[in-house]
Amino acid sequence: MTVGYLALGSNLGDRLENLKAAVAFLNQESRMVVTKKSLIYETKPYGDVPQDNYLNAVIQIDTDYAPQELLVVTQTVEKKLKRERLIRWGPRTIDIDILLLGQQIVTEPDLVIPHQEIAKRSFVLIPLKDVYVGKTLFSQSLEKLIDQTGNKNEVWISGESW
Ligand code: PH2
Ligand code: MG
Ligand code: MG
Repeated sequence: MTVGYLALGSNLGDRLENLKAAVAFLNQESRMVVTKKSLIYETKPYGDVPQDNYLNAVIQIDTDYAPQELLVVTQTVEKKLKRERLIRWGPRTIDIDILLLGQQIVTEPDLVIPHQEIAKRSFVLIPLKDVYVGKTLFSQSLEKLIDQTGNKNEVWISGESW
């Protein structure tokens, strides 16, 4: 079994229900189990597309899926939650991004692990810190990476629970 980390985000429809439904669908997969969930965070939209705030979270999984198999699983769950790819980086009912999968390094046209944008995004790093305890990422502490993003004030605990 490999320990992996997935980022979840939603800013369309019932955001909390979308996050919960994503975890439920992921847990139904035979070769994967969700072992930890971060707190749920409200976050300002990152990037150039004007859109509503997101709820973001990170989960830890145990799985023996290969990277491409895991990508198919996450995309299938996105489809089940009626995600439509209308605008790149635009609003979505659910986004599931593979952040880390053990020590594996993947550089394929449709899949890059570790996720390329992790270090820039406090909406990923701050929830990741809840579940990725005591480890460094890219040889740095998560605290330091979070400070370096310059956007940590755009992420706060939503107070909702799962
Ligand atoms: N996802 C994006 C673009 N911008 N901003 C926030 N706050 N949270 C996201 O999950 C997010 C985003 C594209 O994947
Ligand atoms: Mg994303
Ligand atoms: Mg995505």
